[in-house]
Amino acid sequence: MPITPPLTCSPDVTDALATGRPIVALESTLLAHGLPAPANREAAAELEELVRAHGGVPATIAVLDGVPRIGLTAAELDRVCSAPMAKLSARDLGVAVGLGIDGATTVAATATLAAAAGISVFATGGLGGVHRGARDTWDVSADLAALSGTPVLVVCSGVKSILDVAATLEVLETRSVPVLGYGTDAFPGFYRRDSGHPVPWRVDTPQQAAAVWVAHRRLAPSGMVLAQPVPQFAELDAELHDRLLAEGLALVAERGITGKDVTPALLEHFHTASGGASLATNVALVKANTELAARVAAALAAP
Ligand code: PSU
Ligand code: MN
Repeated sequence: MPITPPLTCSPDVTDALATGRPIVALESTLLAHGLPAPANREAAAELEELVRAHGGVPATIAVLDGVPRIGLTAAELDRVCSAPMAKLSARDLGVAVGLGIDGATTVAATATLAAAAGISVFATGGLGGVHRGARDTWDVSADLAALSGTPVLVVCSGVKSILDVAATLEVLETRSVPVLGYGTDAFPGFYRRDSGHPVPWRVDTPQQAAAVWVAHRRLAPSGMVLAQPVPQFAELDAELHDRLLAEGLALVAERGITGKDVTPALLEHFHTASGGASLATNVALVKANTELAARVAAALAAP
């Protein structure tokens, strides 16, 4: 039986759902735990503006006072970007609702709420995946499980290079989640355009992505990944990337950081140790993904 979580859509989103206008879901963990202030608040506004510029309605998703909210006001975006709040994966949604607390939603939790609200297109930076060393730690992001059972198209820049990319691609295959490269044959590696792994399928236009998504939804209950490389101008230098990654992984091990704190700690190390270079990369790729998601949503809504 499908579950229907209690949720509240903003007036804009309610109207767009009723009239069939294109909607793009945006996540809040990226804002609360992935980007530092004040860049997170600027990015939040820019992402929403990009969706609107393409004729769509943005739906940033978070849990506030225990209520899953689909589409946030400016004051609510301020809160997500400044007040410390929990990082909620899909399993944490009921806990946050039951306890009446605030929380930022990961890809897994955002996809769950977006699908429940009837939104099928979602943009983010990088999908969570299988962590390096997962053979010992069992640290595999719930994003992968959520995608296998949630009919949402996630536009991202592949998975973060902090992960075991090959293992992540294997799990996506096992879980029957199709992976499409957008204008590329190489699976993107978040900060880098090419993770060193090929992508199983390639599309070159929003219309092709939309056609594949429509067909996939008729055939399977799973989500789909549309992976777009970071724009060339914003790609992080390869040597800098490799150095930051090695340092970050050593730091996380040294400090005994585990579980859901690993990804935010690594991203923060990149941002501080690169003097903001990785931050510019991260913002540029999320913006590009949001724009592409808006174009795919528009293609889906076209008669
Ligand atoms: N993309 C970004 N920054 C982020 C994330 C994605 O550019 O911070 C977040 C997403 O919310 C994703 C999470 O679900 O990282 C993965 O966390 P974990 O590895 O703990 O599952
Ligand atoms: Mn994890």
